[in-house]
Amino acid sequence: MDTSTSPLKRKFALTPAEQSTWEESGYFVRFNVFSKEENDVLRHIADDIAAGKRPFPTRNIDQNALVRDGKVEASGVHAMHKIHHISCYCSEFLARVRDPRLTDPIVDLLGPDLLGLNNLYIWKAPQIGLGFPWHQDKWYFNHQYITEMTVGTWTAIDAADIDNGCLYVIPGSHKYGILEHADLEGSQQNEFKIARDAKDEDGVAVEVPPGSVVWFNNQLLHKSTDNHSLRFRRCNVAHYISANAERIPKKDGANVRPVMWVRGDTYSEKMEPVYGDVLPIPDFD
Ligand SMILES: O=C(O)CCC(=O)C(=O)O
Repeated sequence: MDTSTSPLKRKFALTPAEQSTWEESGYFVRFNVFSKEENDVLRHIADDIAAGKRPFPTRNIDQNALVRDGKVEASGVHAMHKIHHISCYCSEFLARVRDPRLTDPIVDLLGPDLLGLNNLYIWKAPQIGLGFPWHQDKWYFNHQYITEMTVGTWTAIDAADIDNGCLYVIPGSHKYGILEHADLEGSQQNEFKIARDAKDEDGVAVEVPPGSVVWFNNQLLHKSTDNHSLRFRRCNVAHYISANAERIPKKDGANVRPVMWVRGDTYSEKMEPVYGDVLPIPDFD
């Protein structure tokens, strides 16, 4: 894969219009970035993980909270909510995280030397798939890294709309710092915190066709709603950080979240996962 950072070779670099949308609103969207066939590859792998056909650390798999708590019955992918750090275990997901169609614009935002943070895949099953409360991803990352900005990419595997639980964002909210995040009530209490003072009426639905990508400043307030439709609403999320960001060691000395070399000349953090049927699973949280 070409991970060159030369501007001439960056075919998918940020356009001036996207740059100003980014500064003003904190996100921008491109349609038709990935084909159905390309996304099907990820979808099949994630479904195999859900079905237990591919080894994957169980601590990185979150069931739908309603299923987990015995409030609704579902099995297989219908019982799933999300898996974390998938690019650490699946070469196809790592290739996607490193794909220049995702990373070229990020070089314009974070510089040429990029590392990957979390890569998560979300299912959001028909009728029972749960939304995410208002939050800023940077609230989470600020506990782990000292850096001005991190960037998230959200790729639609299926069409995402109001009925099946698309993303909502508060345009411009990336400019106003990190809000306090409080405990959540209800089934997802242990999974998420909720940003205090984010108002539903300020939210804008980001409805997109499959294959679209949303790039967002990790300070942008965003949420998603429950899936009320009969359709899945799946997505693949990858977050990026500059290789120059400083890591905050954990107080108990445990591993901080894994970072993954993505592109550029900073190889000190380069970390190649080991693939195969028998996975030596690294001890990440
Ligand atoms: O895809 C969703 O429903 C929400 C994803 C999200 O908020 C996140 O990954 O931070």
